Amino acid sequence: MNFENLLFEQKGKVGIITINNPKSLNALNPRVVADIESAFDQISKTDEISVVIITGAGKAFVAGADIVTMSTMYPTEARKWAEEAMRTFRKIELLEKPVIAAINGFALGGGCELALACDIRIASDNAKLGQPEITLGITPGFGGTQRLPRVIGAAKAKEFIFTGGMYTAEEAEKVGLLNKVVKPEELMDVALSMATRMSELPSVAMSYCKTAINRGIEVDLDTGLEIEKDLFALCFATEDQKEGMGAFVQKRKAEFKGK
Ligand code: CO8
Repeated sequence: MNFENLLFEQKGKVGIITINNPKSLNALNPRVVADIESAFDQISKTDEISVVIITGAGKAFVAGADIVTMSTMYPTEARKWAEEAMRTFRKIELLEKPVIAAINGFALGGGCELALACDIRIASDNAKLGQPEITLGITPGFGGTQRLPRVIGAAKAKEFIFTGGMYTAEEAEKVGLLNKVVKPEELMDVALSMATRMSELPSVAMSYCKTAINRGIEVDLDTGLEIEKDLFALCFATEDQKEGMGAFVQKRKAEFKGK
């Protein structure tokens, strides 16, 4: 895969996307977001990649939407721009494969919102996260008002969004925004090791786990349990269920095929 604003690398069945615009701290402009969308469209269609890591080049993960581009937008342009980024981030969320954000530095505004659309967030201990939009006279526009409260609760999300403050990785982990905080030099190894472990597990059941959790948190418990029941039953139509359970019974290592 070749992109103007991203680097793409594959290690085993793990795809690694690096947003590569370090001079502006990987700020998101429409071209960068279009590349991210195209990368996820391609990843959704291939069986060669079963887990994705997204990170940033240089000292930032993503320092937000590009303020220079935004500064002269009319409301209609701003709406279209928000729509494009929201569509892209939703594709990340709906991708039937785990996506890990490896947050190597600033994850602000649109950068924090990009990380929120991922399934797992691992950060280096020097990362800074926040939603500074209010300091620019705007609300978050790439899903922050919706996803942040779902992840850390309304009270903390309101604090983040109303103050526009920058939070350390340690603070972000404490409120549940991050899964893990590691030393900067260990970030990619830790992310890759988690991703590789996931890539070796049954990918159909993995996608059902993601769907069940994501759909389940949007509905009442009984509806969520129905979703789980159906997806659980569907696992019994896969070869990997037969292999996983057969290997356990025969006391051997399972060889999963992703089918
Ligand atoms: N947009 C454009 N350029 C940026 C951005 C950005 N978000 N962030 C950094 N840059 C540029 C700087 O202007 C600078 O460029 P230059 O070298 O040409 O002067 C370069 O990157 C390096 O940045 P700094 O010199 O500022 O680096 P520091 O280490 O001193 O500071 C900070 C790092 C604290 C991250 C600082 O750059 C900063 O505050 N950046 C802006 C952070 C921010 O406010 N982000 C939120 C943006 S709003 C947003 O994301 C809304 C999303 C929804 C949009 C909906 C649209 C409709």
